[in-house]
Amino acid sequence: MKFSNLSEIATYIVSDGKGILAADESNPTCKKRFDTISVESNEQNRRDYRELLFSSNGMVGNIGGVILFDETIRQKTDAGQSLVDLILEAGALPGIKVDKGLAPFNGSDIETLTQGLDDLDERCKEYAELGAKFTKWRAVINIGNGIPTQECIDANMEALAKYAKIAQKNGMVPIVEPEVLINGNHSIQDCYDATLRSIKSLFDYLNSYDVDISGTILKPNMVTAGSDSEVKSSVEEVANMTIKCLNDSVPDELPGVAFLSGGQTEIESTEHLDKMNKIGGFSWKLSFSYGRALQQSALNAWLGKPENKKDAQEAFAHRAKMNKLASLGNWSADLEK
Ligand code: 5MM
Repeated sequence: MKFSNLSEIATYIVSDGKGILAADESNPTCKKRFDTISVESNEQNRRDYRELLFSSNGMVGNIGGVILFDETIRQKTDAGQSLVDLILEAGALPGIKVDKGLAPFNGSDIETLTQGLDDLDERCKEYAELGAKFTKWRAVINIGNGIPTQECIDANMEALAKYAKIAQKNGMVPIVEPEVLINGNHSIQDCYDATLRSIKSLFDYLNSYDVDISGTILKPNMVTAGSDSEVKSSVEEVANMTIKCLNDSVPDELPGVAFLSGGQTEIESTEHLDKMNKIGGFSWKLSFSYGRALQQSALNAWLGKPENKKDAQEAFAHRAKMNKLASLGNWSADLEK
């Protein structure tokens, strides 16, 4: 695959209903996921699991990009092929998570600022040489009593803009991920307000750092009530409020919005995405960049056993296909049977 500019790369990743597989779990997060299936999180098991996903036939035509962790971009299959080449062979582009995780913001117990800018330019150079075509940086915004503060939002969004500029300078598309966490008992309106403030601030900073928006992908949360809220939102409500929030904050020249799943179930993530695409009324592709919502069934089918590989690959292929259909607004519940 040959691309002559960043906009072509970004456009390819979300073309024809394709979305992104977020397989960039840091080792501590991977351990959390593997603990749920009683599998040891060591380098070999992490490689086996990711090789299983990337060699599933569910990749082809459904997945336009895979976000990798530093360890994974350097790994090879049992047969000696690099995982980067395996991903390319499936018609997807390899990408890399470049943030270095969270640190307390201004001494807060809850608010955080994402780290990793110091040596980012050198790391990006190496990742580009290793074949990465895009990068990802995740900022985390919490909703609670008196938070998010505007100071925390702005500090995180400015860091995202600085990161995006460096990624583009090194020839890679930045995925900018301002995740408003689902944790808490807040209302859907609280989530709407925090998400709108975050994305507005983000695009203000992207513009002031002169980031090429046509060569950028936004990875936001959907607008939902908190996971502990007693009031459950309907699918229509989530879809309508998310579209309104994006229409009020995202410029038309952005090629794609690829949602995170953020703790929603596999089916919820698919159904919400499908509903938004059925409603329409926006200029960007609305697609997915799911971690848990693409992997949960596959992980449960695998259980760390080689004899379960085929079932796990089929489980992943099914979710990848369902989410492609949702990105085109062509999903329906009976396809899940
Ligand atoms: C796959 O998990 C990603 C990395 O998380 P850590 O740095 O905490 O290990 C994460 O950024 C992920 O890409 C997004 O949150 C989307 O994943 P979900 O599971 O929310 O769809």
